[in-house]
Amino acid sequence: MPLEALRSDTTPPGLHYVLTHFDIPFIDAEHWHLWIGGAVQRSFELSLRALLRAPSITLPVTLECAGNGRSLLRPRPLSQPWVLEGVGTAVWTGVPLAYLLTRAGVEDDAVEVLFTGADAGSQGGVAQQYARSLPIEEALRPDVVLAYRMNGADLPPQHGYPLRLVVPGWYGMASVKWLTSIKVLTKPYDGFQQAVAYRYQQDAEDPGIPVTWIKVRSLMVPPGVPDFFTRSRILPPGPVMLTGRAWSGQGAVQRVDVGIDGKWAAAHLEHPAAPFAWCAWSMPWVADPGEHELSCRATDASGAVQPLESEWNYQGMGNNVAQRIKVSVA
Ligand SMILES: Nc1nc2c(c(=O)[nH]1)N[C@H]1C(S)=C(S)[C@@H](COP(=O)(O)O)O[C@H]1N2
Ligand SMILES: [Mo]
Repeated sequence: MPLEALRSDTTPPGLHYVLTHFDIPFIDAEHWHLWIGGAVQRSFELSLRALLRAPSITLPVTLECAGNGRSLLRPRPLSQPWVLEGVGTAVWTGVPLAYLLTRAGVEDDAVEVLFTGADAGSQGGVAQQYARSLPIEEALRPDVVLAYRMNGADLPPQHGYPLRLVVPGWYGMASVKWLTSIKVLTKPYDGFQQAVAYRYQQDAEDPGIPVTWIKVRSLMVPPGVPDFFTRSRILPPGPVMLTGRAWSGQGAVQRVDVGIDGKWAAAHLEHPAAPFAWCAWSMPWVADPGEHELSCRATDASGAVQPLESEWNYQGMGNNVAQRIKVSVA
């Protein structure tokens, strides 16, 4: 997502980031169906038409890739080279997952729910379909949705048509696209995207700990205009309103501080449209001629605050370091 798109509450598809491990599958919705089974009393299959008749909810959710910020790490972990653009906020409509799980009747010994997508490929030498699980208590949250609409229209192919999971507050890998099956498990899932990928590891041998909730982050709309080659910003002297967004999966954003050449002050913060949607912030600045470094840093209700220096890990996950923007005022 180009950072100028931070201006909109809702990110249009096409500006919203896209991440796909393999190819985008092209699914004929007429013949597609969703299977729900495993440790349930009544396993069943649903067509898209049947899903569209089920009760629905609509909610704005900020999705962020766990690898957002990876390219700022040294040495650079080898994976999708995001700088800071792996984020977006869309309004998702669909059936609450808890509704279908309740209809299936989850057995008492259930521990996780596994979601499998239609896309397939090879990663780390392992042939696989993209699949991830959620702990049962997360799967039963009322705001976890099986979405068939994004911003009021059918899902675009790249965002999971005809049906995807959306897990508010979790990094994007949990929100499995192109869903084909939902399986209730009595043992934790140990597939590739769970046990090998998406872990905070110190090195290749470290089993690490799983990547889950989105860490607190704020981003600023880069002010002025860019210099083509260096991407530094150019703006005229005088008053300018610095604006941006902040979000966290671990508690509401409580404050955003803006740094001008290392001197910090609190920004004005607006309420988010929903608990896991980003909130807008703003801060007036009177730009004086010369070179400056602008920065922003959010704090959430858990007390977590964005670090000023990147914290390295092997897969380059969850790097929520404070953004820095170089500007030339002239
Ligand atoms: N089936 C499937 N689901 C998937 C993925 C994938 O490769 N295949 N990528 C995941 C990752 S890592 C992210 S960050 C989000 C991205 O969702 P978006 O492309 O709609 O922004 O989808 C997740 N769901
Ligand atoms: Mo991701």
